[in-house]
Amino acid sequence: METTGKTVNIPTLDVSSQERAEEKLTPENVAAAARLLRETGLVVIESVLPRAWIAELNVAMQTVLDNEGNAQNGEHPMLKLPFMDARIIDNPFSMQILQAAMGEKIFAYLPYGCNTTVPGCGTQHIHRDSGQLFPALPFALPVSTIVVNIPLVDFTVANGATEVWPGTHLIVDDAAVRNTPYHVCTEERAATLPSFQLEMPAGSVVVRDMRCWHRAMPNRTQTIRHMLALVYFRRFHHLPDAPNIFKPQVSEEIWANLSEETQEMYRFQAHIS
Ligand SMILES: O=C(O)CCC(=O)C(=O)O
Repeated sequence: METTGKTVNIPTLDVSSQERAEEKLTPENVAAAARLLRETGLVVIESVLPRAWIAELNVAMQTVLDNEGNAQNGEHPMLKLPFMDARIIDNPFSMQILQAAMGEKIFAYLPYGCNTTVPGCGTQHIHRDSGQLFPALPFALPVSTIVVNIPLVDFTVANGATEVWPGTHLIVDDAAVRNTPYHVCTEERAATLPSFQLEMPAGSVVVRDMRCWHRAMPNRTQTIRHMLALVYFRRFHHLPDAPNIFKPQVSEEIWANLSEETQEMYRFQAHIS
């Protein structure tokens, strides 16, 4: 079998058959997963979802992408089954880890995304999906944005398994790097740090701190490689739909006389319009 020749281990959580059957991690394993995520920036649980079902999902995903330009009667195809299955959007294993890392107040949006590499594609630039929460501080704060990835085929070096630089979520960029789109990291800098390609079976679950450097790699097979990507945020503040917070109604007379800037500032406040 082809290997990368690197010796960096993929941070993988060992999950017992009882935990798998009950879809519940032991408290020790939740802590171990949270620790791997905190210290390396990611944790993988292999083969969480049934292979046959994932294979069906892979076909459904390709159908969605093949029909992307076509009218869908206003309905997004990924807001339907099988994509809205709770095993994906509320995966019990990833949820336990997300909550251990970011607390109970988390939110996400739909539809979620899909990362695809097609045969013959090139190497993606090395990047982060999120910067540091307070980018000017000289240290990294705990995680507040996490992506859950679910590969729909076996991920191998040959089909372009994602390359990840463990530990890089803790790197604080200087201002010059911070101001580039996606905090692009140079090849030279990345080459000084260990990385691995995320080889794993279809239906595994990856919980990754979005600050980790990573990139899609060339797909040298004849088969398209899909990976679902669900983004979760820690909630820090009241949301616009928080009960009662933004409810008191400002009259039209008062609202209309506020400057554009003031209206923008109070845009979630109920007002008569
Ligand atoms: O497709 C991949 O392997 C990774 C892509 C990705 O995570 C990204 O573009 O942010």
